[in-house]
Amino acid sequence: MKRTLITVAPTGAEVPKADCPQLPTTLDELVAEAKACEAAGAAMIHVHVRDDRHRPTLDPGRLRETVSALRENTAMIVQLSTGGSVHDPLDARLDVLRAAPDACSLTCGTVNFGDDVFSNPWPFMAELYRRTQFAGVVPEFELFDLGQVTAMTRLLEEFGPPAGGKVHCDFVLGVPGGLPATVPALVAGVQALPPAVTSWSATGIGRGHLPVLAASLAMGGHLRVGMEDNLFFAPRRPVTGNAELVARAASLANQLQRPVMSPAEARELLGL
Ligand code: KMH
Ligand code: ZN
Repeated sequence: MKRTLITVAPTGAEVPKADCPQLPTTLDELVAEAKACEAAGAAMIHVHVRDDRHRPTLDPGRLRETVSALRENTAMIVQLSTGGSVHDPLDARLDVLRAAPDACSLTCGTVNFGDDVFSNPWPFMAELYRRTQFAGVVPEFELFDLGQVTAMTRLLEEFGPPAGGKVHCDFVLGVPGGLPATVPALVAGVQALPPAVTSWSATGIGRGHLPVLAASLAMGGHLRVGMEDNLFFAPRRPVTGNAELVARAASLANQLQRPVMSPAEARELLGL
C-alpha cells in the first residue's frame, strides 16, 4: 500500500495576522500548531517565520531558533521556505540555508503572484540548488507553472541529483499568475514530470484545495495543506487552525487506502 506524505504549511508570508488571529506567527504558536499537526498526521512542516510585529522575516537568528524549537518538540521534517515573501532580496533567501534545516523549498521560476512578482531568475535557482547540494539540505522543487517543470529538469541535468539522491517536487496550484487549482492542471503537470522525479505532492490554493487534494491522492501523489494556502475549511467557514486541515487530509488519505506516513517513513521517501 502506497502511503501518503502530508506536509503542513501553517503560516506563509502573505496573510496579515490582523486578518487572521489564528494564524501561527509567534514561535510558541508555531510550535503548538506543529505538535497538533504532527498528531493529526503531518510528517513535514514548511516554515515561514514572522517577526515580533507578525511580519514575514528571514532573520537568521529567528530561523535558527525556529529550526531548533521544531526539532526539540516534534519529529517532523523541518523544511524552511527559501521563497520568503515577494519583497525578500535574493541574497537573504540564499542565506536561509545557514539555519541548517532538513529541507528547503526551491521554486523553479519567476511567476506573477497576484499584483506582485515572485522572482526566481535562473542564476538564483542554480546557486540555491548548488548550495543545497553542498549543505546536504534536501530541496523540494516548487512548481507554480508548467514551464517550471522544464527548469527543474534543467537543474537536475546540469547539476546532478539533490542531496540524498531523491527528487521530490510540489505543485502549488492556484496562485493568480500560475497554473489554476484544477484537476486538469494537476494532470498536465504530472504528465510533464521527468523520470528522475521520485515523489511529488500538490496543494490547491483557495477553492481548488479539495479537488487537487483528492486528485493527488488518486494519482499516487502526496499532499500539502495548511493556512499558507487555505483560510477556509468550507465555504464561509474559516479554519480554526492548521490541524483540522491536516486531519481532514489524513482521513481522506485513509479512506482512499493511502494511509499517512510517519516522519521516519517520510525521511526515507525524501532521502534524509
Ligand atoms: N510566499 C511566496 C512568495 C516558498 O515558500 O518557497 C513564496 C512561497 C514559496 O511561499
Ligand atoms: Zn511557502
